[in-house]
Amino acid sequence: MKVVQIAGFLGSGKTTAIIALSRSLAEKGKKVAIIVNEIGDVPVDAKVVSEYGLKVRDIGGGCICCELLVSLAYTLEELARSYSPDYVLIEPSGVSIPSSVKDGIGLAKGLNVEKGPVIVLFDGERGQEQLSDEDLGKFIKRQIAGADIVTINKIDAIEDGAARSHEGLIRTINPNAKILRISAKNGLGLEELVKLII
Ligand SMILES: Nc1nc2c(ncn2[C@@H]2O[C@H](COP(=O)(O)OP(=O)(O)OP(=O)(O)O)[C@@H](O)[C@H]2O)c(=O)[nH]1
Ligand SMILES: [Mg+2]
Repeated sequence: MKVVQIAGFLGSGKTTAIIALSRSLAEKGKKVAIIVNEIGDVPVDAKVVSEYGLKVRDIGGGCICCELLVSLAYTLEELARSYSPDYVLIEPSGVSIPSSVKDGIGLAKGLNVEKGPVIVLFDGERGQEQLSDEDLGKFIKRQIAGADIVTINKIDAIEDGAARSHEGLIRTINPNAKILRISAKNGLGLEELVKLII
C-alpha cells in the first residue's frame, strides 16, 4: 500500500488533482483509496467514487497534521484491513505541514506501508501573491520546503513566463524538489506525475 500526500495551499487544486490521478491509476487497474481532511462536505462526489471504484474516508473536525495525526494512522490501518488498496492518496487541509502528515503515516502499525512522494501543488494563478503575503506565505513556504515534487498547477490558465517565474521562486525555497507543470483540470502533465507515483 503506497501512501501519497497531495498537499498545497487552499484552492490550489488538490481535490481536482486527486480525482484525476485516481482515475488514471484506476484505469491502470490499481485499487485506490482517498483520505480527505475536510472541514465541510466531502468534495468527491458519489458518481466519481462509484465510477472509479474508489474508497473515500473523511477525517474531519481538525487538522490531520496536528490533533488528528492518530486518526490518520487509524484510518490507514482500517483501509488496509477492509479494502487493501494499492494506493492511498491523502488530501491534507490547505494549511497542513507535509512533514507532520508524514509522521502520521509512520504511526500506522502492522502495515506494509510504502511512503510515496510528498507532492505539493503550487497555485499557478495565485501562488506568488499568496507567497508574498506575510501570513499566508509562511504556510506555503513550509509546504514547498517539505515537498519531494512541487507541481505548478493551473498551467492552462497562465503564460509560459509566469510558469518560469514560479519555477525560479520554488527553486529558491526548495533546491532539491522535482518541479513539474500540470493542469489538474485538463490533464496536462498528469501522466508524468502518475509515473512518479507508481
Ligand atoms: N484553470 C484551472 N483551474 C483549476 C485547475 N485545478 C483546479 N482548478 C480550479 O481551482 C479551484 C479549486 O480547486 P480544488 O481542486 O477544489 O482545490 P483544493 O486545493 O482541493 O481546495 P481546498 O480543498 O478548498 O483547499 C476550482 O475552481 C477548480 O476548478 C487547473 O488545472 N486549471
Ligand atoms: Mg479540496
